[in-house]
Amino acid sequence: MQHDLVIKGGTLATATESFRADIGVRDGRIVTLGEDLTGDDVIDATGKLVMPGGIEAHCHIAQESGMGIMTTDDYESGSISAAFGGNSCFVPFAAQKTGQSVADTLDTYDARAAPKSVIDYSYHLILTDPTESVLAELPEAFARGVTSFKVFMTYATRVSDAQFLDILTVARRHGGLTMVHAENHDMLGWMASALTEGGYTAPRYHAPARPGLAEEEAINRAISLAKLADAPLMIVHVSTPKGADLVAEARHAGAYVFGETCPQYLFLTRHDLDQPGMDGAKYICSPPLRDTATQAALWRHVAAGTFSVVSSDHAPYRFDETGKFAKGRDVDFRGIANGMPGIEMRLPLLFSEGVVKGRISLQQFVALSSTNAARLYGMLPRKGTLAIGADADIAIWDPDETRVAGEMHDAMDYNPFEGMKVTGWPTTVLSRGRRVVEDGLLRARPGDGAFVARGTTDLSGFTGTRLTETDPATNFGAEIFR
Ligand code: DUC
Ligand code: ZN
Ligand code: ZN
Repeated sequence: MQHDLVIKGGTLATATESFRADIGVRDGRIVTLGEDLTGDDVIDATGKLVMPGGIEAHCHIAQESGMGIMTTDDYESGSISAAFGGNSCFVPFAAQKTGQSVADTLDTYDARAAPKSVIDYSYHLILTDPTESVLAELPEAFARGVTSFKVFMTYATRVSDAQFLDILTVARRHGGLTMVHAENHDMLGWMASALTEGGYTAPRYHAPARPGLAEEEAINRAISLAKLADAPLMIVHVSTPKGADLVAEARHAGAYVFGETCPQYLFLTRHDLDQPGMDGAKYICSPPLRDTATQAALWRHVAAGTFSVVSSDHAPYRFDETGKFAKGRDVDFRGIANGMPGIEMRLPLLFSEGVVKGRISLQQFVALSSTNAARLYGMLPRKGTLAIGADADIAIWDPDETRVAGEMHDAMDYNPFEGMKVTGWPTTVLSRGRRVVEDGLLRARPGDGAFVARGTTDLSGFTGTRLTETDPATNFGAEIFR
């Protein structure tokens, strides 16, 4: 068979195995896995690893924060940085504003993404104002291929437990996945008041203002709500060992509960916040950075399979008046934009500290960086694997290249992981067979990326949690899930 493109001589790695093969691509899809393939165009991958392109499943791009501050990266700089970090697809958020319809929210983000993205993209829909009419619009989101929603349990944009249950129920009915930012709002508010009233206002006090206990309480509650609704739930950016334990426990009980952690909780600690003046602001993210014991425990959960995905939670705000200090420099830690960049560092860090250091296998790396996100967010087998018929979304890695992390391709003015020695970098990234990055150069144009209409979440292997009280067989016949 003639191919448009052949990737020759590399070692292929999927979430289940590694093997030597050439990949033949035609019309943007993988059509052959075999030996001695020929094509019009050839990429020599001798000595390299050939993997499914990364899928970045948690990042904030061209999105206003809860404080109304626009992220520094738009879909151009954000997607370029993602691609240089080995990603061929990403799923940022489309955030509903109070009173805004679902259709208008998605239209807004279509206009922000379509002309600019160099890689394929979709959105998770953040629901901040889930009125009856908004809930009634959610089937339209599914029809557009937006099959995952995010809710907050803190911030002004938080939902009540009852609203959370409504969203879980609608998502479940249509086969979608609800994601949650789990921290107890009142515990955070109480701590922040106690600290600021005592004069403890510097950036470092962001960490004690958001105790691990507040995350644990909220994760426990979120899982209870998901069990009651017998609905799938993704706990994003888990930052505590106990939170991870709760995810693992729920999974053992058959619940459709999934977990995500992020590089900042594996590589940084609250001591990074403890810097002179306002410098610690660079490390303000939520949940906050913890400590080295937490890092070790989270790594154990990564290795044991508690976490389905490791995402960047790239939330870029420059260290200036457009970003971190949009509310001024003379503010306490509550007035500083919340989040840090990392979309380009996620995979190199996970490969270097995970695979190279022997904490996880190469197959786990592929699962955590791409395949599991594709499975949970309705893109498998089109994306997230190297298989006949899949999009030729491919990252070719040099597993031996060592670099010291420095400036990235995002629009940011700092890299929180700067100075870290990292072994293993992507050298070539393809999206639907097109070169996006090659030999350190950008080869794609803004607008080359396309929206990915996603399908339902794959829940095979889970039993669910029909409770005595919600099961008609034991609740005197009441149908709760109509
Ligand atoms: N939650 C996120 O997921 N990202 C940035 C800040 C936050 O609170
Ligand atoms: Zn969050
Ligand atoms: Zn986030």
